[in-house]
Amino acid sequence: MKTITLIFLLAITASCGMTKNGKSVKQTITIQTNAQCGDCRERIEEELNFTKGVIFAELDMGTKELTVKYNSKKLSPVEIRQQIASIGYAADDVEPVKKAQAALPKCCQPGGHD
Ligand SMILES: [Cu+2]
Repeated sequence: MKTITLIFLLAITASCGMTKNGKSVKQTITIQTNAQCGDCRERIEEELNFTKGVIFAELDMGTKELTVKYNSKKLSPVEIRQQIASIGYAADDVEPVKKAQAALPKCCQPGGHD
């Protein structure tokens, strides 16, 4: 009986967080954004942290790079970049959605802090 329980537990552990080929579904990517200030940082982090499939998102204001840890079963890098663009920010080579960018406070738009 104990052996069966152990095998069962091992099976659960092995399948947890893994795809069929054994690759972890937890992936981390770094995306270059054009955040201008701390408000931008909060806006982007909040948006991503409330996105389904995101485990955590953190923006480094020094480099303006956003690090996103996500579940690759629920989300793709393309979708993450589109999400950032949809709230008005550039994400790598994805252009910000113009309307969303125009709706940001002036200081959060490109050149707003120059
Ligand atoms: Cu800002």
